[in-house]
Amino acid sequence: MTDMSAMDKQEATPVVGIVMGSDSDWEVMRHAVTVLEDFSVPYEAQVVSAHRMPDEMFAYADSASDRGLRAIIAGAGGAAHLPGMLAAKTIVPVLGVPVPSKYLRGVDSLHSIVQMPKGVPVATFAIGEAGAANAALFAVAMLAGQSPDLTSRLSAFRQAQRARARAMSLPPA
Ligand code: RP5
Repeated sequence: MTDMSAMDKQEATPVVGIVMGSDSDWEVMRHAVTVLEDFSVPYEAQVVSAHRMPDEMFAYADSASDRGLRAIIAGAGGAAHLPGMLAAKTIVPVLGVPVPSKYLRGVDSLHSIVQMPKGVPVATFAIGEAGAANAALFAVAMLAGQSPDLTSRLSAFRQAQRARARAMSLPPA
């Protein structure tokens, strides 16, 4: 079993890839980065645009499994084909994050990602930062099956969240 928290973040081989169609997606996708850092999960993050750099996108997907990636979190906005195209080229699970778009506010991104035809799944999350954070939490849950340390950290995270909700009183302070 892999104890990911014990790995040196700088040197550990990434097990989660975070990709996005543009640096303009960073403000949303950085919430996935924050979660993985909080759980000490080795990750890599980079821009991989499906329509601006399709050759690199294919190479990324082709090499993902051999490089040790166990999940790919892919965020894109508009006609958001990045998650689906990655999923078409790798059996590494792809977690899609719809990034809010200028005119349609990310509903276009959501529909583009979630409506995959049967046979090539993309696990699709909420539009925006909640989706980015939840995709990372989902990746942590996937990895926790092989890591007792991650399992206990994830349980502690849920417990802390529950405690905060139970401590809430109305009206809010
Ligand atoms: C998509 O187009 C990106 O994922 C981004 O959400 C959107 C706009 O990209 P920029 O024009 O801001 O680079 O490919």
